[in-house]
Amino acid sequence: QWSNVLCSATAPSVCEVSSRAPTVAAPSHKEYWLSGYPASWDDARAKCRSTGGDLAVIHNAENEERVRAACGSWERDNLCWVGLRTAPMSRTFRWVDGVDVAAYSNWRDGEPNNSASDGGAEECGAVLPASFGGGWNDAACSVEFLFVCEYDTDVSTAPTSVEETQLIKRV
Ligand code: 2F8
Ligand code: CA
Repeated sequence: QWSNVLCSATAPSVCEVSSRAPTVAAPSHKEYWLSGYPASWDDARAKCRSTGGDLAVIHNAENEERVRAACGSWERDNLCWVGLRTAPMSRTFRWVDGVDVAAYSNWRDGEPNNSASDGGAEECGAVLPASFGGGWNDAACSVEFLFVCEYDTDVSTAPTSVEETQLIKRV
Protein backbone atom coordinates (compact mmCIF):
# COMPACT_ATOMS: atom_id res chain seq x y z
CA GLN A 1 0.00 0.00 0.00
CA TRP A 2 1.01 3.61 -0.52
CA SER A 3 1.23 6.46 1.91
CA ASN A 4 1.76 10.17 1.45
CA VAL A 5 4.68 11.60 3.42
CA LEU A 6 6.61 14.84 3.44
CA CYS A 7 8.83 15.18 0.38
CA SER A 8 11.66 16.20 2.70
CA ALA A 9 11.55 12.80 4.47
CA THR A 10 14.52 10.50 3.81
CA ALA A 11 13.78 7.04 2.48
CA PRO A 12 15.39 4.41 0.20
CA SER A 13 14.48 4.82 -3.45
CA VAL A 14 13.91 2.49 -6.40
CA CYS A 15 15.29 3.42 -9.81
CA GLU A 16 14.22 2.03 -13.17
CA VAL A 17 16.93 1.43 -15.79
CA SER A 18 16.16 0.22 -19.30
CA SER A 19 17.77 -3.18 -19.93
CA ARG A 20 17.66 -2.88 -23.74
CA ALA A 21 18.73 -0.30 -26.25
CA PRO A 22 15.70 1.55 -27.63
CA THR A 23 14.40 -0.09 -30.79
CA VAL A 24 13.34 3.23 -32.35
CA ALA A 25 16.09 5.71 -33.12
CA ALA A 26 15.85 8.94 -31.17
CA PRO A 27 14.68 11.84 -33.36
CA SER A 28 17.59 13.91 -34.54
CA HIS A 29 17.99 17.36 -33.01
CA LYS A 30 19.14 18.92 -36.23
CA GLU A 31 17.98 21.94 -38.14
CA TYR A 32 18.88 22.25 -41.81
CA TRP A 33 19.35 25.43 -43.80
CA LEU A 34 19.80 25.79 -47.53
CA SER A 35 22.17 28.47 -48.82
CA GLY A 36 20.76 31.29 -50.88
CA TYR A 37 23.80 31.31 -53.20
CA PRO A 38 26.23 28.79 -54.72
CA ALA A 39 29.78 28.39 -53.39
CA SER A 40 32.79 26.08 -53.60
CA TRP A 41 32.86 23.27 -51.03
CA ASP A 42 35.48 25.07 -48.89
CA ASP A 43 33.59 28.36 -48.92
CA ALA A 44 30.34 26.51 -48.18
CA ARG A 45 31.85 24.80 -45.17
CA ALA A 46 33.35 28.07 -43.92
CA LYS A 47 29.89 29.71 -44.08
CA CYS A 48 28.22 26.86 -42.18
CA ARG A 49 30.92 26.90 -39.50
CA SER A 50 30.97 30.68 -39.14
CA THR A 51 27.24 30.57 -38.42
CA GLY A 52 27.57 27.93 -35.67
CA GLY A 53 27.00 24.73 -37.66
CA ASP A 54 28.69 22.66 -40.31
CA LEU A 55 27.89 21.20 -43.70
CA ALA A 56 25.15 18.60 -43.28
CA VAL A 57 26.14 14.98 -42.68
CA ILE A 58 23.95 12.01 -43.62
CA HIS A 59 24.09 8.91 -41.45
CA ASN A 60 20.61 7.48 -41.88
CA ALA A 61 17.43 7.64 -43.96
CA GLU A 62 15.91 10.41 -41.84
CA ASN A 63 18.95 12.69 -42.31
CA GLU A 64 18.95 11.83 -46.00
CA GLU A 65 15.31 12.70 -46.57
CA ARG A 66 15.56 16.01 -44.75
CA VAL A 67 18.78 17.07 -46.47
CA ARG A 68 17.41 16.14 -49.90
CA ALA A 69 14.20 18.02 -49.18
CA ALA A 70 16.21 21.08 -48.12
CA CYS A 71 18.31 20.84 -51.28
CA GLY A 72 15.29 20.76 -53.58
CA SER A 73 13.31 23.41 -51.77
CA TRP A 74 14.32 26.48 -53.72
CA GLU A 75 13.94 27.56 -57.32
CA ARG A 76 17.67 27.18 -58.00
CA ASP A 77 17.19 23.46 -58.16
CA ASN A 78 20.58 21.79 -58.46
CA LEU A 79 23.09 19.64 -56.64
CA CYS A 80 23.93 20.72 -53.08
CA TRP A 81 27.20 20.34 -51.24
CA VAL A 82 27.09 18.34 -48.04
CA GLY A 83 29.83 17.57 -45.51
CA LEU A 84 31.45 14.76 -47.50
CA ARG A 85 35.05 14.79 -48.74
CA THR A 86 37.88 12.37 -49.47
CA ALA A 87 40.42 11.78 -46.70
CA PRO A 88 43.86 13.25 -47.57
CA MET A 89 45.76 11.18 -50.19
CA SER A 90 42.89 8.73 -50.41
CA ARG A 91 39.71 7.96 -52.32
CA THR A 92 37.91 7.11 -49.08
CA PHE A 93 35.06 9.56 -48.48
CA ARG A 94 34.50 10.79 -44.95
CA TRP A 95 31.87 12.99 -43.39
CA VAL A 96 33.08 16.18 -41.71
CA ASP A 97 32.28 14.63 -38.33
CA GLY A 98 34.80 11.85 -39.06
CA VAL A 99 32.35 9.07 -39.98
CA ASP A 100 33.38 6.85 -42.93
CA VAL A 101 30.86 7.00 -45.76
CA ALA A 102 30.73 3.19 -45.82
CA ALA A 103 28.54 3.29 -42.68
CA TYR A 104 25.58 4.57 -44.74
CA SER A 105 25.75 5.61 -48.36
CA ASN A 106 23.52 6.30 -51.34
CA TRP A 107 25.81 7.04 -54.28
CA ARG A 108 24.11 7.18 -57.66
CA ASP A 109 24.91 4.30 -59.96
CA GLY A 110 28.46 4.74 -61.26
CA GLU A 111 29.43 7.26 -58.55
CA PRO A 112 31.80 8.23 -57.08
CA ASN A 113 33.62 8.21 -60.43
CA ASN A 114 36.30 10.88 -59.85
CA SER A 115 35.65 12.13 -63.34
CA ALA A 116 35.62 15.91 -63.58
CA SER A 117 34.99 17.26 -67.09
CA ASP A 118 38.41 19.01 -67.10
CA GLY A 119 40.16 15.75 -66.17
CA GLY A 120 40.74 16.87 -62.57
CA ALA A 121 39.80 15.10 -59.36
CA GLU A 122 36.36 14.95 -57.75
CA GLU A 123 36.97 14.95 -54.01
CA CYS A 124 33.81 16.47 -52.55
CA GLY A 125 30.32 15.03 -52.14
CA ALA A 126 26.99 16.51 -53.20
CA VAL A 127 23.38 15.35 -52.97
CA LEU A 128 20.91 15.54 -55.81
CA PRO A 129 17.39 16.80 -55.09
CA ALA A 130 14.46 14.47 -55.81
CA SER A 131 13.85 16.22 -59.14
CA PHE A 132 17.29 14.99 -60.22
CA GLY A 133 16.54 11.46 -58.98
CA GLY A 134 18.23 11.73 -55.57
CA GLY A 135 21.45 9.99 -54.59
CA TRP A 136 24.95 11.39 -54.22
CA ASN A 137 27.72 12.41 -56.61
CA ASP A 138 31.38 13.28 -56.22
CA ALA A 139 32.36 16.54 -57.90
CA ALA A 140 35.37 18.87 -58.07
CA CYS A 141 35.48 20.82 -54.80
CA SER A 142 35.92 24.11 -56.67
CA VAL A 143 32.54 23.81 -58.42
CA GLU A 144 29.96 26.21 -56.98
CA PHE A 145 26.79 24.51 -55.77
CA LEU A 146 24.13 25.52 -53.28
CA PHE A 147 24.85 23.88 -49.92
CA VAL A 148 23.02 22.57 -46.87
CA CYS A 149 24.23 23.49 -43.38
CA GLU A 150 23.11 21.72 -40.23
CA TYR A 151 22.78 23.13 -36.72
CA ASP A 152 22.32 21.35 -33.42
CA THR A 153 19.00 22.56 -32.03
CA ASP A 154 20.00 21.39 -28.53
CA VAL A 155 22.48 24.22 -28.33
CA SER A 156 20.46 26.63 -30.49
CA THR A 157 23.30 27.75 -32.71
CA ALA A 158 21.16 28.13 -35.81
CA PRO A 159 21.18 31.53 -37.49
CA THR A 160 18.19 33.76 -37.03
CA SER A 161 18.56 36.22 -39.87
CA VAL A 162 18.49 35.40 -43.58
CA GLU A 163 19.99 38.79 -44.48
CA GLU A 164 22.87 38.35 -42.11
CA THR A 165 23.77 34.83 -43.12
CA GLN A 166 22.53 34.48 -46.71
CA LEU A 167 21.16 31.12 -45.66
CA ILE A 168 17.55 30.25 -46.34
CA LYS A 169 15.81 28.06 -43.80
CA ARG A 170 13.62 25.45 -45.43
CA VAL A 171 13.52 22.22 -43.39
O1 2F8 B 1 27.23 11.81 -65.50
C1 2F8 B 1 27.71 11.88 -64.22
C2 2F8 B 1 28.65 13.08 -64.07
O2 2F8 B 1 27.89 14.25 -64.36
C3 2F8 B 1 28.61 15.49 -64.22
O3 2F8 B 1 29.67 15.57 -65.15
C4 2F8 B 1 29.25 15.75 -66.47
C5 2F8 B 1 29.17 15.60 -62.81
N1 2F8 B 1 29.90 16.84 -62.65
C6 2F8 B 1 29.45 17.83 -61.86
O4 2F8 B 1 28.42 17.75 -61.24
C7 2F8 B 1 30.30 19.04 -61.77
C8 2F8 B 1 30.06 14.39 -62.51
O5 2F8 B 1 30.57 14.45 -61.22
C9 2F8 B 1 29.20 13.14 -62.66
O6 2F8 B 1 29.97 12.01 -62.34
CA1 CA C 1 31.18 12.25 -60.14
